[in-house]
Amino acid sequence: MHRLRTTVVRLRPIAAPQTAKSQSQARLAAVGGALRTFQPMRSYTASVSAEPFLNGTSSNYVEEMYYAWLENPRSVHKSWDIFFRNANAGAPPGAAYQSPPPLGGAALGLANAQAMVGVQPNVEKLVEDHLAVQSLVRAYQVRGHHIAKLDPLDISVVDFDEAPVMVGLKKVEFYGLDESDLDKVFRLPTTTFIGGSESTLPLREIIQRLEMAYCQSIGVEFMFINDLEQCQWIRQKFERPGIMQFTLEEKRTLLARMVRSTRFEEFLQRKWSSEKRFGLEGCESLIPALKTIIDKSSMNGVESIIMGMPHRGRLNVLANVIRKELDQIFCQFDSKLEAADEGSGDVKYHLGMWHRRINRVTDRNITLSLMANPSHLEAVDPVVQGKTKAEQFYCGDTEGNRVMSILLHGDAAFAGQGVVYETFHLSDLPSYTTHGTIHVVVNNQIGFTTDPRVARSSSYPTDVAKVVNAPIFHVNADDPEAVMYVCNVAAEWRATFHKDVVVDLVCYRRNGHNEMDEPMFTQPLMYKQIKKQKGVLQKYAEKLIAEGAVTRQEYEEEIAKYDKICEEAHTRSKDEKILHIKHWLDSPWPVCVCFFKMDGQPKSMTSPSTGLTEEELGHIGHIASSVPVEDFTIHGGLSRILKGRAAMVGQRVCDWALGEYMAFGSLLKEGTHIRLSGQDVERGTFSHRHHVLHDQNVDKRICIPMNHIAPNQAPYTVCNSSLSEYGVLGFELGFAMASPNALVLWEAQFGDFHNTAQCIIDQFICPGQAKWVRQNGIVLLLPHGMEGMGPEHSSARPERFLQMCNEDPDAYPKFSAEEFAVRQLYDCNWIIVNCSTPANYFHVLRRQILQPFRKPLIVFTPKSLLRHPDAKSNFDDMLTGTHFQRLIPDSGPVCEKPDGVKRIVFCTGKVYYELTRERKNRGMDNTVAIARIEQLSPFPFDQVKVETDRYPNADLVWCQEEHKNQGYYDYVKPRLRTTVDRTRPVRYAGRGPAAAPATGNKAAHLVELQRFLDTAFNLDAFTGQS
Ligand SMILES: Cc1ncc(C[n+]2csc(CCOP(=O)(O)OP(=O)(O)O)c2C)c(N)n1
Ligand SMILES: [Mg+2]
Repeated sequence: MHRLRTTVVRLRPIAAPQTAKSQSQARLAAVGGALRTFQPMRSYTASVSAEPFLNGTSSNYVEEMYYAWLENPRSVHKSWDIFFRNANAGAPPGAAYQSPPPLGGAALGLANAQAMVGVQPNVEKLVEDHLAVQSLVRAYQVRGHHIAKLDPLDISVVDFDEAPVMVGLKKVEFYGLDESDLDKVFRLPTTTFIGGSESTLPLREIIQRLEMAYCQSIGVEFMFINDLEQCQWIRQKFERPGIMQFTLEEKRTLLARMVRSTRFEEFLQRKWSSEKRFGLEGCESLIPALKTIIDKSSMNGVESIIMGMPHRGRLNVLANVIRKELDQIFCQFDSKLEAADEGSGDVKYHLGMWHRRINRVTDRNITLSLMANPSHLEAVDPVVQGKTKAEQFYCGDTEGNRVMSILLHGDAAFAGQGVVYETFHLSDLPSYTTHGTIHVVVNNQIGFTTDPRVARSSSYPTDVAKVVNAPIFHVNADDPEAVMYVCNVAAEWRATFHKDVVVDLVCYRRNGHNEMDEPMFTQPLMYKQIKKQKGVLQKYAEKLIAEGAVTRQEYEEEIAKYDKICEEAHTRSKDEKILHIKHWLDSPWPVCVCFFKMDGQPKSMTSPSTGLTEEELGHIGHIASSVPVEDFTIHGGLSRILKGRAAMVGQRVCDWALGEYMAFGSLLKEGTHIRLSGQDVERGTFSHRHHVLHDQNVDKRICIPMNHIAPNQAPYTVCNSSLSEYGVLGFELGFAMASPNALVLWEAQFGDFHNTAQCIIDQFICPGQAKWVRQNGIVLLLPHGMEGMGPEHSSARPERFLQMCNEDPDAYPKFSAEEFAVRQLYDCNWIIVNCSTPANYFHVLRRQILQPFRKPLIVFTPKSLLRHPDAKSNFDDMLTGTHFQRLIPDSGPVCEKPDGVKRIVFCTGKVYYELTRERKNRGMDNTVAIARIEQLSPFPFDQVKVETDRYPNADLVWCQEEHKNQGYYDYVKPRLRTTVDRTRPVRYAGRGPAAAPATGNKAAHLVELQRFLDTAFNLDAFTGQS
């Protein structure tokens, strides 16, 4: 149906043929502008939609005829000329087509036809034959890849559920043609380029040319793409006669690259035969493939390429694509090397790399970075995208002409991992697009020990890419020239259309999963075949020698030359005594940012005040409560919210949203870019933020007041994301990696949703610096709190984050009082806070940028506190000289007679307000002190000690609203005990242990709340307990 609609639409005259580029640019311009209006790409008004003979099959043919007719009415058969002229003249449905006049009689409806073009003789047979040829051409274009010779082992059993492919000289009957037609000459439809400069060909030749284009070493999957221009572009890239011809120079370069790729693995195998390296054997053409993409992209103006890849062939890519010094790679095999940098490091096939060099083919500078990644396959995909986006953003590359990404995948992982799909779905979103990624799949037809037939339900491992209309080029990796050709086309595709594209290198895995693995246990027949398989280098060298492109001697010299390079590097590597993980950094921060001193240390170890002047607070408050553009009508409810904000500014107080505004606004004014991303962040899940205002009268007209703070401010990006956590958090982490001078925040819709991004948290955010010596200041905003909303939406699982802190609970840190806070921060793997006031939230966000290093920050953010009348902060708490408070001591009546205080209740977050209300109700303001631990990790041992010393006669209680096996208790208890040197026990007031985070019953929720409040204020509750 869709095709028919499209065809029908296109049966309207077009003023000028639009190029694909101009179409996609128009779309991007529309989405990138302030209005963010998505222009409809097509309109559907043609009267010919009701033509009785237009159906799904013939519509394609008609479409082609129409285009040809537009260009030259004489290029189509007279009957079509008449039809199109009549259709354009507005003929009613059914009348544009003129059948031959009945014998001896006047045609019905003659009066109607008077204004139309004269009637023609019967053309049915002619149309039928041409339709047949058209169908045949189309069959090759759609399904030629089913019979292309893609598998070097020739054992592939790709399961195509549909009917067998009806192509070839022997199957013309299927189309209503017969053998006698093979030598008839047919006019070629305009949707094929097999004719070259000829517009007609004999059927036999048509078939042979289609076989050459679609059924050799390349299988092209593209006919699902909804854009005619893009389809035409691909057709001409693969159908034009003579496209697969290479110069002598190109062939020799290709051979040299194959030599490097192959001999590198052989060298490693010779020297370290018992080491795991996840070699590339069986897919050696990956190296020339990547190099071709890089050469071509550099030719098209790309200056920086960010790559992500799994284990397979990674060392080879580092050596021969990124050009990491070989001795640096070889010394990684020496287990006795001492690490020079702090951190625990990572295995060699996970480390990243950054390198700027001259591209020999284009003579231009190019920066290549391979991102470090965890074992978790595909997890790095969104991270690469985020970093690419950030680099594009910082250099003003709005179309991705200068910075691009390449992602490599294994066949099993590409099909199996959901994050691949999530990443594809970011690829065309305005705030997440990187303007096209080139995906290269090392499709060795196996995943560890598992066959594709039990590993995926799709025919190809690449089917997931169809979701974004990315063309897929399958290629037999044993045909290096075909590989080079598709890689060139892929790079051109990206440069032309700025859309994703996939190169599927169909290959095999010569060894087991790693070099120690026995593949015959599980794939005996496949491996019998592999053992017989001649190496691709040998095959290609023999081909070139036979062609006379190189001599055997030249080939052998090339091998000897590279072997010598490896040997020399190996000798040098033995001199390496120290392993510098820093040399494997994938994202060094730009020198101009000057964030660190030359030796990589922070410039100072002090955190300046994070407060602002009264004037700044007033100004940002004003922006937050106004609409800074003319003639913009906002919703009445929002007017009230803004008025409320203005009133707060008048009274010098902030609620949560205004506190956040103050932090963002001031950082932007000071030149720090801010990017806030996540589901519904623009308005805020709880309708408190409203950073994007919507004109109530003009569709999609928006205003972002935060971008109106000051003339030279940094830009503010706030973007509702796709409904993904894994993909989007990974993306933001990558964005934050690119520069220390940006506050990048990801907000979960509710805190518990972060667990679908657990891999990014566990594998990147928590241990990133320890594994890969790279700092990252990403902020996670996780709405958290027990509000009686049921087991979901309540807990952001603080216990999990706290459990992963690298701090020793049993050791009181030995830092001087002045440096205590900042040293703790410097040493930690991440910072975890649960702020109880807007002012403290404001300070911790500003501290994130003003502190002299970068650490991830996890913020448990409130829900009910967003509108709680007591959860407001006075401007006084945000003025110059004020700081983030790691602990907020009790400042009430207990301070007057601390000796008389019987209990000190430590808590964090929202429960504080429940505790103070209960204390007041019970008249215990003099006997129970309440201290808020705002920064949970690093634990403020020093400030907790001040509190425990202040109330020497008080027992210590930890109170939390979460269940006992959740929340903070297990984390806080040993630390509190360390603080008091185990002189006083730590008691617990909170919900009992439970499997679910909260009850689904509101009444039960309230009973539980009252019960633990009773415990917290019952001074005898713990009597008799040891
Ligand atoms: C998310 C994840 N699950 C499981 C593994 C364990 N694992 C490592 S390699 C591998 C097979 C990968 O197959 P494929 O993607 O085809 O790559 P190949 O090794 O064949 O190059 C598996 C299952 C992993 N590393 N990551
Ligand atoms: Mg595989």
